[in-house]
Amino acid sequence: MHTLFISDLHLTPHRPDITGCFFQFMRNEAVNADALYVLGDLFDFWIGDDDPTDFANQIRQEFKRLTQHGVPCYFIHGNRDFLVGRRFARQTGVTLLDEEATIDLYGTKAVILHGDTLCTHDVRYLAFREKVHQPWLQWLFNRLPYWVKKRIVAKIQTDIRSDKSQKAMEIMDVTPDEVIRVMERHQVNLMIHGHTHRPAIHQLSDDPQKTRIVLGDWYTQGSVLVYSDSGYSLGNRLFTQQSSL
Ligand code: LP5
Ligand code: MN
Repeated sequence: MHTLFISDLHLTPHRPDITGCFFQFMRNEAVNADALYVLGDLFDFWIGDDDPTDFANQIRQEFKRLTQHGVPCYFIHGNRDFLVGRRFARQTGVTLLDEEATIDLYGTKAVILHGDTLCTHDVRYLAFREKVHQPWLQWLFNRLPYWVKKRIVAKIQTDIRSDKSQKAMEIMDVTPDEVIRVMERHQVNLMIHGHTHRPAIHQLSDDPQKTRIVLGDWYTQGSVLVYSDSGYSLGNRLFTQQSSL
């Protein structure tokens, strides 16, 4: 009896090693789980469910295979794939969750989220986030041809990259008070998130009863949280072979 959590894979056609590791994980490990939770940034970029590439189809296929096998899959948007939508969910069998969700893990209530909203000192990012989360803007963007969207995103990316490179590292970590606020709002002692790429298990200093588990990214190895009825472990899956698509 165990449930798996992953985030920040940043899947891209440019990194077949990560994709290969992900496929192995899905076929050998996720297939035996009670459920799989993907806490955002599965993709390096997802600019719409109309993505026609083989790469996107292979990822869709992988989730479809898993859900058809009977493993429920849940997805929370990250800051890079917030445009994963209802069509993707329909095609894969994946359930899209709200940006903060509470779940029952073998008797323990937990709040799960991507983690970007916990970084409240990153004011410029949060302003950007608010803009691109406006429903009318997304509605419009989703109606553009795929190639036009690609061009727009490439331009936005260049602007953002130079802005991010000037930020202090502390700004891009979670704000401890915000962590407490979110946990109290949901009445939980356990929080699981990703985004910061700083994998760790934190016992909160204000209240040692409270635990915050941070998933790592998949740039050099695959960070996976295994949560079972008898405990949990945050570990890494090694990249052993190139993607066998
Ligand atoms: O992901 P990571 O760790 O690299 O950085 C994040 C924050 N960056 C982002 C941007 C994403 O990388 C790119 C997302 C593109 C997705 C497609 C967009 C499609 C448009 C859809 C329109 C409906 O999320 C980074 C954080 C960091 O995490 C740590 O928390 O700091 O934030 C930034 O760097 C953002 C800048 O600070 C904001 C600069 C604004 C520049 C103006 C761009 C124009 C806006 C146009 C809006 C339509
Ligand atoms: Mn992120």
